[in-house]
Amino acid sequence: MKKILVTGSLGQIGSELVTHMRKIYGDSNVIATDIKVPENNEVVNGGPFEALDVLDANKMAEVAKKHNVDTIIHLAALLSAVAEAKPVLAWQINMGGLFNALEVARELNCKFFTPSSIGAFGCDTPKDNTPQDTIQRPGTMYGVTKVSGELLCDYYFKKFGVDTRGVRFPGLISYVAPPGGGTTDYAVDIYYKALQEGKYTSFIGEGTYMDMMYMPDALNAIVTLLEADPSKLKHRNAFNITAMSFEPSQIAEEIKKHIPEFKMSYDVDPIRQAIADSWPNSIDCTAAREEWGFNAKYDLPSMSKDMLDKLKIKLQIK
Ligand code: AKB
Repeated sequence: MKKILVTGSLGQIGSELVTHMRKIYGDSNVIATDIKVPENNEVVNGGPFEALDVLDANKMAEVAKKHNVDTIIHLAALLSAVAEAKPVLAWQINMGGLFNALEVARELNCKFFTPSSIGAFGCDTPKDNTPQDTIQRPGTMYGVTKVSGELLCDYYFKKFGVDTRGVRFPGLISYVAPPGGGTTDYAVDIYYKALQEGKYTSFIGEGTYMDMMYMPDALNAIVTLLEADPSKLKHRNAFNITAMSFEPSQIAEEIKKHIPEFKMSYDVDPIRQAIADSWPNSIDCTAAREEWGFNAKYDLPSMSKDMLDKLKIKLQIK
């Protein structure tokens, strides 16, 4: 990978991935793009940046050619809760953007990464230790776009030889950029509210297990998979990966170890709860471990400590 184009660079993953990859591959070799162009932003100012709407296929091809890219990381997408509220827009952005990005990858012979999600599973999928290859009949528009995206990426690999690779991300937790519109967002919000207000009202009910991962492990997974020897990859789109599985009261208990007065209550949002109920409790990531050495460093205690330490600095809380 010599020149990497990233779409959706100012989203939750992109905000950290661009900086992470610029450190590894050089500032000038990671071309960040996003529909928004904020001022005073590390991603915008720290290397090449282009304004790009992923639905503009011509502009995407033009930007990729201008920078002579050999790798595309396509992150621009709507998350599950927003996609459920705006299903037509979700189909247009999640599928239209992916199709445009795959077409550029095909034309320029680029390596390609796009994330899938635990949202690609549905109520018929085995809930515990969900296998890599299993039933995928999601009941949400987000899930429909994620399964379709996995299939489309496989198609571009088989039909056109595009080197497509992907993971099914669990909920991602980070202190840098907020997720915005996901079902797993409670597991980010809770740390902010614990520090700012000493209490949190969860929109996901007690006992609802979902897979999660701390952002440093997610960034590492993207780079490791993109660097993996293709001859070892039996799967491509997309690998199950996870670092931990917990339910809301367990994260609350972990936070209490650092903030003993922390109080948790529940006001369940039926829409996001229904989405969470259709997702696995925990997924099996053996294929990712075996085929490209996936390994997560952070568990719930180590992630919670780091999140609270970093957020205290960010929020200037003593
Ligand atoms: C969401 O909640 O929509 C995402 C995801 C698990 O894909 N965080």
